[in-house]
Amino acid sequence: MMSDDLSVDDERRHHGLNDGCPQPRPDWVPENAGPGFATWVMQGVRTAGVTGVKKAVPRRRELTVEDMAAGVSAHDPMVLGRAITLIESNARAHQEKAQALLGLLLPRTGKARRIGITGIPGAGKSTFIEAFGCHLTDLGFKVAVLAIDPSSTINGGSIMADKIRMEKLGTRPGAFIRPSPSGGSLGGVARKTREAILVCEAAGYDIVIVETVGVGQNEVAVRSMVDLFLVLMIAGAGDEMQGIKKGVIEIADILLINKADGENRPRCIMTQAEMKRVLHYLQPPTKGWATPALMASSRTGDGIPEAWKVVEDFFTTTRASGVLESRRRAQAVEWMHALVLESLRTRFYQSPGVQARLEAVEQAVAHGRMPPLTAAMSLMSSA
Ligand SMILES: Nc1nc2c(ncn2[C@@H]2O[C@H](COP(=O)(O)OP(=O)(O)OP(=O)(O)O)[C@@H](O)[C@H]2O)c(=O)[nH]1
Ligand SMILES: [Mg+2]
Repeated sequence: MMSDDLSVDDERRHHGLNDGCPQPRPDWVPENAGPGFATWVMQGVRTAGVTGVKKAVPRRRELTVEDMAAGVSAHDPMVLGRAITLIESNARAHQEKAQALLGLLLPRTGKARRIGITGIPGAGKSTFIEAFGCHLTDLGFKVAVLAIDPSSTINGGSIMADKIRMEKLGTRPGAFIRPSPSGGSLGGVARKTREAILVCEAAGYDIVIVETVGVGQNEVAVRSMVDLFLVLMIAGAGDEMQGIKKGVIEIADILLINKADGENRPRCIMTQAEMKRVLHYLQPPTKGWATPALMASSRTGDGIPEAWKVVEDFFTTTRASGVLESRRRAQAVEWMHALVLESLRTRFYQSPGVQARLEAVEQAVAHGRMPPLTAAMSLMSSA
C-alpha cells in the first residue's frame, strides 16, 4: 500500500476526481500514471480496534445509479472504473444496479469503433496496443482498452505484466486501460466485456480495443462483440500455433505480422507473402472487405500509422455499405439469444426437480442403464 496518500489525493483532486476518500494505487503502477490507469486499491477501513468502542467507519461513498450515469457521461474515468467494477460483480444486487445503469447509458452508446485484437501469447499484443493506442491518442482520439483473458485467474501475473507494457498509453489523458475481470467462465467474462464496451462508449471513448489471448474459444467470443477483428501474427511460429488450422484467420478482418524489425524483417516479408496466399483461398468474414496481410513493428512504430489507415478504410467501407450496421444488429440479437439460453440453463439446473434427480440420472447414463436422450427428456419433464 502506498504511504503518501496526500499526493494520491492531490492527483485525484487535480483530475476533479476526489470524492472525499483517497484511494492509494498499488505500488507497481508507474509513478506518473494518469487517470487512464484504472486500478486503484481501496484503503483499509480504520476501526476503533478490537476492544474499542465501535465508531461509524468511514467508507467509500456509494454512488447511485444516477450518479454513475452522470459521471460516466461526464467522461470521468474514475467513475467509469467504478461502473465497470459494478458490471463485473457477480452479486445479484450489483447486477440489478448494473442493468439499471446500462439502461440509462444505452442512448449514449454505439458511437465507438470496436476493435478486437488477438494473437498467440508473446505475439506482441500488448506492445502493439501500446504503440497503436499512442498513435491514436496523438491523433486526438480517446482510446479504451479492455482485456479478455479467462486464464488470468490462474495466471494472476498477466495483468500486471500488461499494465507495465502499456505504461506509456496508461499515462495518456485520452486513454483508459482495464485488465481482464477476474473469475468466472468465458461466458461470464464475455458478458462483462460486452457491457464494459457500452459503458466506455457512453464515456466518450472513440475507439474501444478488446484484447484477447489467442488460445482457443476467446477469439470467437470477441469476434461476436466487435466491428473489426485484427489478428497479430509473428514469423515462424508455426501454422498450428497461430491458429491457421483452427480457423482464426478465417474470422480476421486484418492480419498483421508483427515484429517486422531488425533481422526478423526478411522472415516477416516471407510470412506476409504466405499469408496473402492463404487469404486468397479463404472467404473473408466481412462482406465487401478483402482481409489484408499487413506488416508492422510495434517496437519501432514502423507500419503502425499504415495499420490505422487500413482500419479507417475498413470503417469507411463497411459504414457506406451498411455491413457495419447490420453486423451490430445481428450481434445484439445473437447476444440476446445467448442470454436467454444462459438463463434457461441456470433455471433448469437450479430447479428442485432436476436437482433431486440429476445425480441418479447421470449415474444411469454413465453405466448404460438409460440412453442419454431418454435421460435428458426425463430431466426436462422434472424441471
Ligand atoms: N522486436 C520486436 N519485439 C517485439 C515487438 N512487439 C513485441 N515485442 C516483444 O515481444 C514480447 C512479447 O510482447 P507482448 O506485447 O507482451 O506480447 P503479448 O502478445 O501481449 O503477450 P501475452 O500478453 O503474454 O499474450 C516482448 O518481449 C516484447 O518486447 C516488435 O514489434 N518487435
Ligand atoms: Mg499481453
